[in-house]
Amino acid sequence: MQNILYSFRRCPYAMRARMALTYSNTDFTIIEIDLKNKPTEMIAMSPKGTVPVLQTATGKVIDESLDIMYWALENSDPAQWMPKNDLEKKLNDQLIYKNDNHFKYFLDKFKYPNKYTQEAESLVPKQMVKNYLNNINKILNDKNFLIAERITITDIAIFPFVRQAINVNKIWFNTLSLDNLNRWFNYFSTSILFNQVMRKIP
Ligand SMILES: N[C@@H](CCC(=O)N[C@@H](CS)C(=O)NCC(=O)O)C(=O)O
Repeated sequence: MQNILYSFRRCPYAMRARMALTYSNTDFTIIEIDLKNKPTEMIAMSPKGTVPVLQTATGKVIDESLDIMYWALENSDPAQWMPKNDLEKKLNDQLIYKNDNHFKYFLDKFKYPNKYTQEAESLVPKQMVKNYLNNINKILNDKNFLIAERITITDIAIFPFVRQAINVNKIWFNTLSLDNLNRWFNYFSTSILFNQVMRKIP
């Protein structure tokens, strides 16, 4: 059996999983799914119906993107993406928690404003997204990457969501003049790894 990843190219959760699997030199086959018509075998394995889902060569099913990342790094972590000490671990957990449980909520509202939302209400998600990006920019004041001077799982887990926020309105983003964030973002968006995982699957 081989490792099979049920994925959706533009999904930020699937992006982070594909980046970790590729970085760790894990051999895996991608099944690009249609979110409106999910494969029955995927739903049978993971009834919650979200991507990514990894079915490992040993038959284990992992259906949370972070768990897939940690599984990949446990197999191989050539440049030490895993936190090295307690402080790094604490920062990693805090930043990813904030990204997945707080920022993502406002990002969705910012990306898809409800047409019935009052003008004043729609400013809240925009402000929250701005605060989040400002905070990332501040963190990157004295470091090249989010928790250390090297790339870690934190950067990879968060980058696809920052990318989504930037892509909502690039003109607006540029007016924020977040130089550190721009440097960090350009590093990953032009990386071989990211471009490799974004290749279109026929
Ligand atoms: N907590 C999950 C979230 C995954 C998720 O929400 N993926 C979205 C796509 S980006 C999805 O599959 N949504 C279900 C749907 O659109 O039907 C993870 O980290 O893997």
